[in-house]
Amino acid sequence: MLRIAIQAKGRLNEQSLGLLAEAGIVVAEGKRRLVVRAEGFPLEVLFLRDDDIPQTVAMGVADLGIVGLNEVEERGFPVERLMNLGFGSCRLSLAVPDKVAYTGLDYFRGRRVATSYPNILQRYFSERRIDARIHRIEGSVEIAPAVGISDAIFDIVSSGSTLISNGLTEVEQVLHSEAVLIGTPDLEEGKRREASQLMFRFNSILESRGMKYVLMNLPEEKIAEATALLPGMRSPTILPLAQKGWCSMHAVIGEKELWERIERLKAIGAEGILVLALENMIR
Ligand code: PRT
Ligand code: ZN
Repeated sequence: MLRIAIQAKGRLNEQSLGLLAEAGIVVAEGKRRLVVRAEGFPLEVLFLRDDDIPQTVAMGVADLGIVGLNEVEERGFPVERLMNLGFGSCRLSLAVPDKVAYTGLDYFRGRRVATSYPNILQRYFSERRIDARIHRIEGSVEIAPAVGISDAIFDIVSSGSTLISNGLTEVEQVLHSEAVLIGTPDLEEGKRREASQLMFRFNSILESRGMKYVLMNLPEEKIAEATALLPGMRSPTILPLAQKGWCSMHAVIGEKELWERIERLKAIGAEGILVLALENMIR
């Protein structure tokens, strides 16, 4: 049976379980042990520290894993990166004390940089021929400059408020990260098939995020104009109304462009516009 490793607790745990739940896979809470048999799909869920997920997947102890791209890149184990999952986004950045007049990467030559991600940082500096002194520390990296351990830090940033409250300025964004689905290379045929079924579910969930289902009544002579405003999956659906000369038009619109499109549809005569949540989009 397919086995997936997810974070036992921490920032990615809830959304990993949430994604599984949206895919119809329920993992019994409460009796949370190391391994739990899920319902709704032939799947075992292995709860681990995020640091251990890449290796566990590389070794084939778990066939799949949900973990931050930052961990995958740092650990460097041979795993297949299957898909981005659209949550847990953050970036790995270099930051220096506010008082530094930063002019570019040359600042780091010979300087001490504290980080929990020495491998990613070493690669970044090597590619740019910067010989900095990388100090590996676990946890509370942001206090290193203030206590005199380092001249700069390389750490995860999301809102940026941790940097601000520690008197640090983000100067280089090195890696953009989010939760990713990783897989053991060379999964056997049966498991590969199960994994692609799971990915099919994940994909349709991700595709439907931020999409709305829109219905409206429209004078028939405006169909061409309205169609040009509506992307839809292939093209909008048009159904006749009992009232002659009118039709009902259905389409899928991205949340970002929703209001702008609705204004324009109203302007050409659309009425009774309904906007509905979209649960899944299967192409
Ligand atoms: O116990 P375990 O080892 O499993 O968990 P952990 O403590 O190592 O990781 P956890 O749960 O903190 O984070 C898991 C993953 O979430 C990370 O590997 C990232 O991929 C992702 N992620 C997303 C983040 C953040 N956003 C984040 N903001 N991980 C950490 N942070 C921390 C960061 O270290 C810094 O201290 O939040 C602070 C910065 O946040 P802002 O918002 O102030 O900029
Ligand atoms: Zn960790």
